[in-house]
Amino acid sequence: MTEAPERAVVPADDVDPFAHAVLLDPEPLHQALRAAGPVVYLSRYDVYALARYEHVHAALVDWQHFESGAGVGLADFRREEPWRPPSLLLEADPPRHDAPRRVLREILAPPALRRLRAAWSTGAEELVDQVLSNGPEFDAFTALAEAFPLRVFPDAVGLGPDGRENLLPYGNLAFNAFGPVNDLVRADAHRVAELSAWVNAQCAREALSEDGFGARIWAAADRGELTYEQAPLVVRSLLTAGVDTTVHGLAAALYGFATHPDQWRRLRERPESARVAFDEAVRWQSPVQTFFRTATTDVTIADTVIPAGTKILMFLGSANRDPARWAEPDRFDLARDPSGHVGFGMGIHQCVGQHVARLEAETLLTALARRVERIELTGTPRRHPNNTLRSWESLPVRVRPSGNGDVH
Ligand code: 4MI
Repeated sequence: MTEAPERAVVPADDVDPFAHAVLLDPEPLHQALRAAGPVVYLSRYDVYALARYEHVHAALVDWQHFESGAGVGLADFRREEPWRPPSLLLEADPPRHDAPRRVLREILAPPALRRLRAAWSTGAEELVDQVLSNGPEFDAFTALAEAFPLRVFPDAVGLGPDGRENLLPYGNLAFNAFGPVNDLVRADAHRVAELSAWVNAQCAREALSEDGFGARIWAAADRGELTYEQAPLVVRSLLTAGVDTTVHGLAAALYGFATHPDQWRRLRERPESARVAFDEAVRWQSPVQTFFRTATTDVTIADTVIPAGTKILMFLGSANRDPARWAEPDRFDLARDPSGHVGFGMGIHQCVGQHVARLEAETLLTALARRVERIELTGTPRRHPNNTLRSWESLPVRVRPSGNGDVH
């Protein structure tokens, strides 16, 4: 904390929340920010940080004062050219936000997903069987957390078979782009044009199958619920937000179980807790660590005036482990009620794909729980630094199969 007379109530810090060391191990910074005060000025980027649950939650639900239309990354779209046309959902405010949101909410709502459950359960069982047939040791990140979403989600969207290997690199790049232009952004700069071109081409009506989420977005345009200019951008949101997030969310759950054998036992005893387990993993690891808002007017938070137009960095991962909100927040605990976590956001932008993510998690974890008695780490898990995502590179495990494919 430094002395800053004009900002007496705002502790200032020149820490870089996007430095590799922080991205790989963010909890010490979170703790320091929560302790420093309700609002911390980050001088390095000229932004204000919120790290306590109360204030992150309050900012998320107050879209009138904390807008998304200026971008939810560090870049201020009012002053800088965005790296791609802004998302109609994530980077928009009412009223422009509302029609795309309504369309996607219908398409991704639980009733619309019912027809996917059987196929995804089968896909999960086949994948787990295939992985186990190669022996009890494997990388749970690549073999399960990456492989399963890639096996079911692109088909559900209606993507063609070619180029699917571009999805994860595109996501990695898009989530880096919410941060500063640092080494992580520069490392992939040479791929932006190529990956964007591929993704944009997949958003065209002709590129999509006739029965997927993508086709349903275009059908909404036929009904006049969207314009034909909007439809491909809404498809793009699915492709940007729908893969890496679930990959790292599943990895969080697998990591949780590999390090908490008692919780794995509990899941096996009560497979119906798979969905809660996934939400607890999302709370505990917060795959999406941070997003920005922009103050629409001078806003006062706990006696600190944040000037209109200023970017505000919300630490979702910190809010999700704020001891003022959660008992023993650092524990991965299936007995807790994780509802109210802000890992999917909160308010009008709250993850519209969360039911898709939960269905993926439920089918994969259930298939695994039926076949595996124990899961443990065989080496140090490796994180992959990303400016926004708490992401993984490797999760080496050994499992003890439960023999007949039965829990009991
Ligand atoms: C919360 S992650 C995310 C959500 C939406 C989009 C990208 C990322 C988008 O492009 O609309």
